[in-house]
Order: sequence, then structure tokens, then C-alpha cells
Amino acid sequence: MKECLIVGKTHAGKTMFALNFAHYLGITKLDITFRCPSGLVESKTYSITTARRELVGPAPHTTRALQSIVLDLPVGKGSKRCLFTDTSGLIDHIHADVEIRRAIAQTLGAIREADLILHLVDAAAVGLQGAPSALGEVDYQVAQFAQMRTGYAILANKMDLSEAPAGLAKLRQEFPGHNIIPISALYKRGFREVKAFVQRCL
Ligand SMILES: Nc1nc2c(ncn2[C@@H]2O[C@H](COP(=O)(O)OP(=O)(O)OP(=O)(O)O)[C@@H](O)[C@H]2O)c(=O)[nH]1
Ligand SMILES: [Mg+2]
Repeated sequence: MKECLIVGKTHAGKTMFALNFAHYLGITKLDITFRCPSGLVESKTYSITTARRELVGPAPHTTRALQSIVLDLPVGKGSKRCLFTDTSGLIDHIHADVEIRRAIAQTLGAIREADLILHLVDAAAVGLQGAPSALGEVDYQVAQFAQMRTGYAILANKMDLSEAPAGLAKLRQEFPGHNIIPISALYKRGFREVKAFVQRCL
């Protein structure tokens, strides 16, 4: 089964996207497998409401494990299975908390193994110096590493916010030649395009 990894800076909206995209594909009971940096693996079942409440964070570094959902996407006359994996958010500096450093190292390891990479960027925070989800060095590094694959797209998230169109324009300038899909994970906008992209890559 191919793995589609959702990566990006902390607070970009990765978990909101993972949960709402699964919901958009018709999954109402979310079976999520957590692979913790410690090696612990556990699964838990959520309703979409509970998952959003418990897993989407008001503050950075909410996700601290690889959190996977199995998705079935229609491809041709059949369907293809894909492991859709949310990750711990990246930062530009070295974090003081060892648990967060381990979680970030786990994300970086997963990037090397992934078949497809969806790189979430907070379009509303692109130019916000100092904001956790502002566009940063690590975004350029991910883009440079991942562009060698066919299955790489940048998802410009939070397009429902007024600052986002300017951020999207800047992203298009900074990442020329990349596939950039504007979305709102919160309102499930742009999901048709994301689905078509993932289907093409499976
Ligand atoms: N307006 C708006 N807010 C969003 C959107 N997507 C996520 N958010 C908000 O952004 C914040 C961070 O969302 P998360 O999904 O937890 O972000 P994350 O990238 O998983 O963060 P980490 O797990 O810390 O790396 C939350 O307050 C969400 O409600 C969006 O499309 N629009
Ligand atoms: Mg998260």
C-alpha cells in the first residue's frame, strides 16, 4: 500500500486537513493508528467531531506521532488503498523540548520513505515573521527534497482567511514550477483537486 505523507510547519493545518479530507471521502468512523517516536503503536476510533476536538490544536506541536488513516480512493473501475499519514509539524530551529525534537526527527525519517508528499503551507501566515506556521527555511528544504518525486504537491491552506490570497501569490513566486493547490482544510475547499492529484499518483 502506498503512503501519502502530510507534512509542513507546525500549525499549518495538517491534522485538520487529514481528518476533513477523510470525512470528504465519506469516512465517518475514523480508525487512526498512532506510531509514536518511542516505538509504541496504538489504534483508536473517533467520530469526525471527536477527532477534530481532540487532535486539532489551538497551539503548535499538537501532533507528536505519525497518525495514519487507511483511505480507499476510486481509481479507474476499481479503487486503490492508501495510507494517509499526518505528521508532527516542522520548525526552523532546534526545539528545547526533547519530545518535540524526537517527533520532528520521526517526521523527517518518514519523508524519506513516503511515496507521495502533500506539503501543507499556511497561506495566511506566509509573510508573518515569527509566526509558528510562517513560511520558513524548512519549507524550502522539503520542496527541494520532495520535488525529485512525481507525487509532490504544495497545499496552500487557510484560503478562507483574508491574508491568504497574497500569501498564495508569494508561494507561486517562491516555488515556481511546483504544483500548488489552494485549499481550506477547515471548509473542505480545493479537496476535489487534491483528490484528483492523489488518484493520479496511486
Ligand atoms: N481559518 C482556518 N483555520 C484552519 C484551517 N486549517 C486549520 N486551521 C486552524 O489552524 C490551527 C492548527 O491546525 P492543526 O490542524 O492542528 O495544525 P497542524 O499543522 O496539525 O499542527 P501541529 O500538529 O502542531 O503540527 C487550528 O486552530 C485549526 O483550527 C483552515 O483551513 N482555515
Ligand atoms: Mg497536527
